[in-house]
Amino acid sequence: MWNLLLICLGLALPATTVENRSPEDTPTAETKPNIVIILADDLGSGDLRCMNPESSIPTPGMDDIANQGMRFTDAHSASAVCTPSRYGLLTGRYCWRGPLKEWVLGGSSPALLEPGRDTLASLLSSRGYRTACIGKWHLGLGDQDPVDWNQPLTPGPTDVGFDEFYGISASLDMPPYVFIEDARPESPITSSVDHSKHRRQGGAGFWRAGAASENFDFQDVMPKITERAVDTVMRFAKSGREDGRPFLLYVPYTAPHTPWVPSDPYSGRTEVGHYGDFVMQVDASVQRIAQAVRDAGVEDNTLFIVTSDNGSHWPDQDIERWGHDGNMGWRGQKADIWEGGHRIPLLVRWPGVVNSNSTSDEIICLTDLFATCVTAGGGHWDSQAGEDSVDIGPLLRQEPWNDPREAIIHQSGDGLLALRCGKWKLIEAKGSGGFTQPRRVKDSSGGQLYDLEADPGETTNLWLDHPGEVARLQAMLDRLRESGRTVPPANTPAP
Ligand SMILES: [Ca+2]
Repeated sequence: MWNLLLICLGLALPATTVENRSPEDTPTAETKPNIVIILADDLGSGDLRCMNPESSIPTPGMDDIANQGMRFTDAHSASAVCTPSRYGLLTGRYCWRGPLKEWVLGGSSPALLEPGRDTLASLLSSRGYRTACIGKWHLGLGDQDPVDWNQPLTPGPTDVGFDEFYGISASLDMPPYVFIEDARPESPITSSVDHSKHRRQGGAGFWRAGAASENFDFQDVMPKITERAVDTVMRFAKSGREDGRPFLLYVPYTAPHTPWVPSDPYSGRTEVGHYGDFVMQVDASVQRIAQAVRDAGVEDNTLFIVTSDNGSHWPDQDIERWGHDGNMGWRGQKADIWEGGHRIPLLVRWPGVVNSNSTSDEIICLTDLFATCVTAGGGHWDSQAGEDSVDIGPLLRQEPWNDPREAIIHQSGDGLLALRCGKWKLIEAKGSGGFTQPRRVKDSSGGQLYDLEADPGETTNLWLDHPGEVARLQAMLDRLRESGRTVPPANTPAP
């Protein structure tokens, strides 16, 4: 149904051009930070040593970022799967408020972002930022369903605020397997690949059969993203020294999502099989970009964020087999409505603003990067936008915190919603809503209610024991769903 709507997409988003800004509006690298957002794919908080000392995977790169900045212990992705989580990060709005109510787009799905909707990138671009997206887009391309790969892929990343895009359409297990430069395939899609033949670790090496460019190499994708990201940091920093413009670099990595295809330098390096090796490669890639920021001489003026789009795809049998818990004891895994689905690592380094080796236990959401980054860049947004986004700048500066939001809302892969309000978590139905069985339980005794303070593992369903809390929280969820926002418009800065 939503595909039909998207076919009707009109022209590309009109991004405010540099020429349209008045000089006094123009932030400079002197006054506004560069912003780097590294979004890993399916990286769990239990994978990082700085979050989970028991992790069996060495993560010195991300540990460094944590030691130099702040780690969040109660951060959540906007959804437990890729596409809606990315939509939330870029728009500050829960994806389920729009046409995509469950699961994710495919590699040839049309663009999901609505023309005219503010994104983190379009608003920073309008404030003079250079902007680039390098990595896995997974928000749809073009206005045809399926995508016509022989036509310019617009609308796409370069129509929603990014000056440059280099990367792949969707997940690394979704064809077509081809790199895209701005709005065109980098090379002709004249080949194809079969289903993965080497199903590693019980099938986890899977990728789908489909079209590909000649010589597409799955193991090459992470290094190519990193190489381009490093080049972009150096180039943007150099240009910024000449004209004073800061930059936004958004790097949505393809790992450690399946297929687990670590490059040779990382293969066999950990005790956690191909998954562990792939996590180690993510860590080394973060380290490489951090080093580029340092080498470019802009480290002191760069807001550097490392996070993940959902929890680890790491079921109980993998925890037992490998002696490693990618979700750190949180129940369930990627796609689930339980904490393992959407509790994510989130590290923020911002020299001179964020204290080193600091921690925040406040409940935040990946949607908050919209308001936080736009505010840091001196921008503002329309009162109708950023519906589910709070500027967490006060938390970063360790100032008094008055959360303007009553609660956050979680979403599972199959579209099940939950409300988190303080210690309480209400889930509207029984089951995981995601990859863990049973996905849904049909009975007449309601949903799930957990006290996360007393029962962080979500072992005891209190739904029938606390009818008053159930009624209060369900009414709150209904209201926040129907009102179209969880954050009052007043939270937005005055234009
Ligand atoms: Ca993901």
